[in-house]
Amino acid sequence: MLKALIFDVDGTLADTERDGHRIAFNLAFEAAELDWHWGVECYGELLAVTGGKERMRFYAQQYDADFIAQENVDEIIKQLHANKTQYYVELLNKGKIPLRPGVERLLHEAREARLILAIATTTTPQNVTALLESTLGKESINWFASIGAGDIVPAKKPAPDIYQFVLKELNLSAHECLAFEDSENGLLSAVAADLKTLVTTNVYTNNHNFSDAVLVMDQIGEPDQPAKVIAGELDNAYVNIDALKKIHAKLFAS
Ligand code: XBP
Ligand code: MG
Repeated sequence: MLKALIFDVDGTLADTERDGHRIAFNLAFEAAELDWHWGVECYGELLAVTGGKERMRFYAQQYDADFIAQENVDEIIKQLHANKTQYYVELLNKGKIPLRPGVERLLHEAREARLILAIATTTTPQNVTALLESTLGKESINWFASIGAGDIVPAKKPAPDIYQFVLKELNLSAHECLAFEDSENGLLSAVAADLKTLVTTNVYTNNHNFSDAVLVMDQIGEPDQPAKVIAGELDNAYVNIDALKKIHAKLFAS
């Protein structure tokens, strides 16, 4: 039986990368008087590295040998990332980033249907809280039975650890859940945790390999804004609980 829905955050709940995280990284670089600037295209390539601290280290390794050579480079990256998080949370609190189409409706429908909700993300916990509070209200953090985020697991996506962490917290087997992702690294992570996964693509991920996804769409969609199915089958114009139950039942019918 389908018992829980587990959501990725960045790119899945909201399009946070280009106009959120990227801007916040650049503000932190400017404040630290670094001559780094991540443009829209360059950031798309850097997204192959999950985790903000890991992404900055990767960039510095390629382009700033002096930065990397600093004795306390780990501490510097940590501080830079803490500042980036502050800028990002400020952007969210200004209401700059909305949820993707259909996300709010689907979360409400899932609650009404008594499905368990959870989050499995690479991003920092404060970012999850800020996104939920700024879009769904203060109480919405309590809608989620488990929130796996950031450094709570040592190995970030595409490793399965964050999904395994959440499944353990929920005390559910992967087959009782469906996951929602937007990227290849996210899909790899969920699938490695044995989760059947639906993908909603975005500008940064629409050319990724999603062959292991159950269903690939451009969005969750709304009654007046149908989802475009890219691969797989959806019996409805948009994703709702009935459609999810059908997909799940079909996957595990034997
Ligand atoms: C996306 C990520 C994160 C964000 C930045 O996570 O890889 O690193 O880009 O957030 P997901 P941080 O798609 O799993 O939600 O700077 O806090 O890492
Ligand atoms: Mg994502």
